[in-house]
Amino acid sequence: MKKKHVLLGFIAFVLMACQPEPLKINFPKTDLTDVAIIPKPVSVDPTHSAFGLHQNITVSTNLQTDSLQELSAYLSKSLESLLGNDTIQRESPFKIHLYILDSIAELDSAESYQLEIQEEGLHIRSKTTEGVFRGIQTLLQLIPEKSNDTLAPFKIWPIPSGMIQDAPQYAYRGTMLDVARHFFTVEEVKKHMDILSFYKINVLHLHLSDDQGWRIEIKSWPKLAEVGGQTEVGGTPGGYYTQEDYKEIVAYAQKKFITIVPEIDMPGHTNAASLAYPLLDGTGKTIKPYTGMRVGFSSFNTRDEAVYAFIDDVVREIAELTPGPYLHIGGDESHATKKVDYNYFVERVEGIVKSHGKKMMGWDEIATTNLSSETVVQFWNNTENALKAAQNKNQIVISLAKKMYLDMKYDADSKFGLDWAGLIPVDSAYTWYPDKYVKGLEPKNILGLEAPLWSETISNSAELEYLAYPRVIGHAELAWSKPEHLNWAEYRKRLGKHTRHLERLNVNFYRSTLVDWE
Ligand code: TNX
Repeated sequence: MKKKHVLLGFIAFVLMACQPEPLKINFPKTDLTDVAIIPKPVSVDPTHSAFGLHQNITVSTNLQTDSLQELSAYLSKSLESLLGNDTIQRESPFKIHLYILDSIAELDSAESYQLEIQEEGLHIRSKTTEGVFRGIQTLLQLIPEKSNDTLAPFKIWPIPSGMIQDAPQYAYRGTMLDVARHFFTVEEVKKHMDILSFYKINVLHLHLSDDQGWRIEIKSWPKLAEVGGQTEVGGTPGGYYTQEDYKEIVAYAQKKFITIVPEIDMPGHTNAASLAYPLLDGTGKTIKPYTGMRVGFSSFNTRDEAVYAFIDDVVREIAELTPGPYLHIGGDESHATKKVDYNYFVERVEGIVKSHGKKMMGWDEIATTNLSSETVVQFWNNTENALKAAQNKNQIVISLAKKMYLDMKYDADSKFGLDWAGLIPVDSAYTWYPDKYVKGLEPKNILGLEAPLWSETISNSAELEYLAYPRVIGHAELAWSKPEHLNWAEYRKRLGKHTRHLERLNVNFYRSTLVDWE
């Protein structure tokens, strides 16, 4: 009897001894607040240890929903491309957990997330997959560039431990790309979204038509793209998105939690449309292709019912392809349209957009008409218009030209860009408070920010990136972070530490001398 006990005890001991020891790593002291996160989170509380990120790490989720599984696969793939693959498949001692939860008080908005980093595990929690995606972007910024090969029998990328609580200041954090003055391919637009989403930008507004080109296939009016799509500024061949191309952009945007806002600019900026269908212009004059850079010379015939039938078709087709809530009708610089006609036009088109289930957006000039309070006004130039919109209870997207126009030159030596709204160096794009900029506008009037990139002087990814980055990264922070956290001296240091991220994403950013690029 006794002998049997001893034997059993011995077997138990041997079994226990054969179990691998739980891996204990002695991390050097860390400080989570030292990591350069852009946009700056609401709070970062360090606990001075680390999580041992390594190759082939397991990502687990608390729900089996397709969307969360997809995010988990996306994170695994991102980690694999950052860290490389381990040839030895090992059982992971530490895990990353993604959770969708209802019950955490701090997670108030859809995009709020918590990122908790402990030695035993790294946890991202949010109410929505969107929030988890934003948290993943933060996590990707925390990963050190080089592994530490001395802490464990395998490579470790230690992530400083602690708690990050985060939520956006504004729900709408956008940028616009003008694909009309110069055409940009689907691949170029996708690459732009890869970079934008890394900085938590969640809206891409596509300026799809202008005097120089019409860029989206409309099946009921095929000549818009076939004829109107051929030209661009400078006389080089233009191009257009087929509906399949556009769907591909929209689907890619959804994966990056970006809302596409399509814009068909009217009643001005319509030479390309009228070139395809002269009835739209209605003056009887011969329309010629336009490849210059002037604005304000074209108009639809606002008193012809055929024009509204046309707009109904265009809006219907685009609305069907667009899951996002907004459809932008331009409305800017309609200098060739009489004011009464302009008012009549905007009000009619607002009804058409609504009838197809979308919220209308337009440049600030539309605030001079009798708008429904659901329409969103994009304030680019005229403060009076912005105040009028606020009075009318319209939500406002701030795109202030002298601070946010990405097509303005950085300085007199800039290789690309215009300068009508002034030069915008990297610090000037960042050092202002959107909620205080216009006296009389209150935070509750502001839906968010959007930095437009007009493309008269640029025609490919390298040129686009030169003008957009790094300025739009600063705008992303203005839109996401708490106003009390905005500080140029501190931001420029963080931005300098993002060289490695920008190089990894293959961004042709402008190396402004105002920033010490590491
Ligand atoms: C103004 S901003 C425009 C565009 C030009 C841009 C050039 C706005 C609503 N209209 O048509 O491309 O300036 O910076």
